[in-house]
Amino acid sequence: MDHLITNLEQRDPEVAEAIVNEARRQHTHLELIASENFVSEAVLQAMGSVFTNKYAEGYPGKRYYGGCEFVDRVETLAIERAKKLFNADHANVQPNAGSPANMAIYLTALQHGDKVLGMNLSHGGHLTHGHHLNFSGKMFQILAYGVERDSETIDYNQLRQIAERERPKMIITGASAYSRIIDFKRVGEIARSVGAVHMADIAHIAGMVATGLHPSPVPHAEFVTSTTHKTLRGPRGGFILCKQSWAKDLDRTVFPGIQGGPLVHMIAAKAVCFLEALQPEFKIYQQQVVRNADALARTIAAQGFRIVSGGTDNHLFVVDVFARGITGKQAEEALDRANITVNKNTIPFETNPPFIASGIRIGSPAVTTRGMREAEMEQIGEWIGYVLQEIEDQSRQKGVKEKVLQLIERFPLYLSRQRIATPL
Ligand code: DSN
Repeated sequence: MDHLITNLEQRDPEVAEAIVNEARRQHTHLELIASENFVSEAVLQAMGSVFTNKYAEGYPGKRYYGGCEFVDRVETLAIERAKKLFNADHANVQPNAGSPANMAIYLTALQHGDKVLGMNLSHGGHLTHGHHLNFSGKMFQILAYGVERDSETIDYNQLRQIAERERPKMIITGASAYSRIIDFKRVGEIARSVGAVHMADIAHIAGMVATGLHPSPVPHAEFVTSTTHKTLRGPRGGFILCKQSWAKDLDRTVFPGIQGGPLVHMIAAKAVCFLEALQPEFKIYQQQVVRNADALARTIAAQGFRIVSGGTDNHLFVVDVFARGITGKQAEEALDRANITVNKNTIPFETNPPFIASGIRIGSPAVTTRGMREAEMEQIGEWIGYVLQEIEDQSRQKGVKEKVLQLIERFPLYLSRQRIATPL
């Protein structure tokens, strides 16, 4: 990407320096945050395009501003590609992120104060599925289902019992830290039996759903929301799929209900992302993501660390580091010093405050994009175990950092070698 920053360097060296330093950080660290990925240069170019200049309130063919013929083209491409990728009736590609995408569903299908049943955040759910500090928890009466204590997999019987007893208006599936297959069909049947709308948030698993590696919720949910920047490997942003019967109401909620002018440059980048995800190579990538997460989880488990639910079926897993006497915060910080980036995460039935947490969440999408495979995962898993076994031992962290720096030399990212080596 050296050529993309040359002009910026002359105009604003301070911002250019921060960008180059961030690219260098991304290159020199092992990125294991499960929700992050590395986009293609094509996606970067679409994001940095002249579409950022354009106001385009409305939808293709029905705009409140003139000069929208090319905006219409690019938004239509994004819509059609999203529909094809997920086999959906209708797509809205305007949500700026996952949170407004979820808000759009609540404001389309619910009234203030309605009951909503979502997954407990500390069991793997998401803030926007009803946390008391989030708009979802403030506007609606939130009920939560969770995982079984023994298997740490979703307790569908509990979900059914709560749904039958409380008759919520909506049931939400989807998670941000759950490593097992979600039975969307089963929840769809429960929702129908109690007269609830089923909304599935596939932000994390969208890449696997798109390629058939995780069952799709599209046939079993009225609404499906997602982000584009996680396993789907696109720009930061959100989108919504829904049944045709909800399409008009949903579009009205997104605009003018929640957002004004859409971010057309981001919609252009979403179109590129959907095209990339429609290619056969994308399925091969997703298969490797799943294999890499499994290899990493097995290697860490083999060193005596407990993996929540015993393993993974997708791109991520959570390690219960507190079972070995260290907190998620300590583990995150120690690994950070070894150039391995993860995030602390609560575990089911958490006993520590969320900012301390008992676990770390680890994901494979970003390192898989760099081209790493099982052999590298086994190596990285051993380094993680080695650092965590003696959390105070800074020489271990330093030694692993040196090995990380050697490993990443074989997997270049964005910057040329010359640029990496030359500080501004
Ligand atoms: N912050 C995202 C994640 O890390 O999973 C979810 O919004």
